Amino acid sequence: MTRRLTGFQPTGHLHLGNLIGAMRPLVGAQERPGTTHSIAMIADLHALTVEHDPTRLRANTLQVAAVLLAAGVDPRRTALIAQSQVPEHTELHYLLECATGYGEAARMIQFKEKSSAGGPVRLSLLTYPVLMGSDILVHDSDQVPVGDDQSQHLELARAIATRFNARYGDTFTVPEGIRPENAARIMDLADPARKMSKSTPSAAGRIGLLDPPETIRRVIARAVTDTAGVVRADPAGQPGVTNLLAILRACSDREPGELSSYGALKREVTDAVEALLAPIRARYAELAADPGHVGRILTEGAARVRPRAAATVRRTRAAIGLLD
Ligand code: AQP
Repeated sequence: MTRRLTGFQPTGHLHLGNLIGAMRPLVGAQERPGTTHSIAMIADLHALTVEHDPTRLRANTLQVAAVLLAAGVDPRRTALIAQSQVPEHTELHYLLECATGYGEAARMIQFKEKSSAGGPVRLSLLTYPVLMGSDILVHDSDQVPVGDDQSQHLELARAIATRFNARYGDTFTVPEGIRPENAARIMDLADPARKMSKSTPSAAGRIGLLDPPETIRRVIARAVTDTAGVVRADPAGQPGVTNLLAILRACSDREPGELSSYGALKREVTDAVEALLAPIRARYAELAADPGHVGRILTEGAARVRPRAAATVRRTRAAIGLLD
């Protein structure tokens, strides 16, 4: 059985890119019982690496959990956890730091970009890829779905695991990065050169999973296209239209038919997105009415994964030379 870890940062509202790129593959894997054991992890500790508001972080963590449940994550088949409620993540993190070079962490592109943006830099921003390695390795994950921006961090996790195994004896499963089937990368509708992202300051090109229908309609109506006037997939020449076609394909689960104009394309995309999101919004409204229920699901998820995580930590402590 394959063990797969998918992480979501509670740094804002989940969007259509998160749904298509990560949440639907997670739900899809549930439909193939006996093949994949998935953990969906809300990475609340990662959200501490940049300036954050504690009240908002707590609310976002519960909201991300509720949206995942609303989108079909079934806690009986997928372990849904908050990263900080599994303390083995942080215990293993320190042990892995002792097997990681400063230079390895400092060369991470995301660290360089975020630390050079101005303002104070938290030490945890430097060490966060090692914590990500711990998240992966502590659960014996052998598959990690990663986008391009996380592939360097996954390589670091693989390097740490391989080095640790060679130096201290076989301790970790060395994970593979995967790109789930049909998990298209969704670009910002106002700037199709950039991926749709929670933390982009402008929401003009983002479709939030809880956005009301009028917002969805407006964002799609204003999506950047081009002057070619032909509806076809051409990533280099027509990135905006290509992105709209990718959204249509992903949301309707079929190849788009012939479309005569950008207006027709946008209408189809609006209908397909709305058909996908309306039931999620409705289920979310029910779940949000009972936050205690969502909190209990997270507590149960943590209890389920901790025995294996504790075994990994015990193995690591023994290998590295610590007392029982
Ligand atoms: N635009 C996207 N298209 C497809 N997949 C995407 N994912 C994120 N954006 C897109 C996938 O969603 C999962 C969770 O992502 P994350 O919360 O770890 O953060 P991220 O990848 O950094 O996504 P964001 O939304 O851009 O967050 P911020 O702005 O906080 O950095 C991952 O599997 C990711 O690949």
